Amino acid sequence: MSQHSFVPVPSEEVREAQERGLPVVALESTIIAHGLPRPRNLQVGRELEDLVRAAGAVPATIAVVDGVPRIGLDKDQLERIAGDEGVRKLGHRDLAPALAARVTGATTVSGTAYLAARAGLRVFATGGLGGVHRQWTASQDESADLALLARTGITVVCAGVKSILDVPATLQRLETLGVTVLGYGTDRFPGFYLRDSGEPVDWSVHTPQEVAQVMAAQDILGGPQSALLVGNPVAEVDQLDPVTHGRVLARALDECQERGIVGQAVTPFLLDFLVRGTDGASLRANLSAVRGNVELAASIAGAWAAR
Ligand code: PSU
Ligand code: MN
Repeated sequence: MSQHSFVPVPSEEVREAQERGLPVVALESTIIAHGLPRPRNLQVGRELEDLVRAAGAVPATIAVVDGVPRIGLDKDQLERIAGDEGVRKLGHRDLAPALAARVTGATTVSGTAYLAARAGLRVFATGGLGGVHRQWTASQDESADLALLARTGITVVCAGVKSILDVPATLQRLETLGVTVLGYGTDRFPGFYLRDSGEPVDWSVHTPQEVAQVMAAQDILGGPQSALLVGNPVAEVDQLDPVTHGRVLARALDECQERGIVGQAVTPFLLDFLVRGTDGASLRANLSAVRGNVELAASIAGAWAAR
């Protein structure tokens, strides 16, 4: 065996919180490295961590730095993830080769959820999950987020799945995979940039304590581990105008196809196209959604730690 250990390494702040049983919230890093424009992304990365602290929990931004999975980044590490053009995008399946080659990469929902669960974290906040892409019949492009969440015991606070996706197909896949979905303060499945994706949810909750009770019930039931998705809609004032959303997204999807963009590049391309095509309105909606999710996740982690 090499002396190099691949065990996820917690930051000082996270290790101490875990020892003392304090609430910790996992944050993903792909949104920082590949989901938001530079240099705003670094500022957002820091701001999200501060929001978690202000809500009484400890943030654990997760990434792989020089082949080491990190649960909580220091100042320099966050700067590298946000600023370095060469940062890879790491889904769950990319972790092993990334560790072996000692690369630096940002983790997607699937990569982050896997490492967070390995490190003993139970609550995770992101923007919008990956899912089934439109034109799935031609591309078979379904985010690895779904299958990984179907076998990982973690609570993910999200503004639904990204509205660039085929939302009804994604919800159907989540049902097939047996992933529990809750609407937070709503009986509609949130639509990422939009409050309402147009689809209903079967279960609604209204407080962080209720979410913690569902988590406890999952544990009592036992059986195979799977995630709990908490769909938290973006604030009404910040949502993208649905007509603008539809119009710009149609152009984005056309251009993606014309340019032959496939695989991991699809989601960053579409998100960036929307930012430019909406004069930054989609960015405001995205940031508002993520901020709301991070704050709610901190409250859920608090309720979970206090149970
Ligand atoms: N939420 C955002 N912005 C993002 C993402 C989520 O607000 O960029 C990222 C997440 O890391 C998610 C990934 O896992 O997009 C999905 O990428 P793909 O479709 O290639 O699986
Ligand atoms: Mn994909």
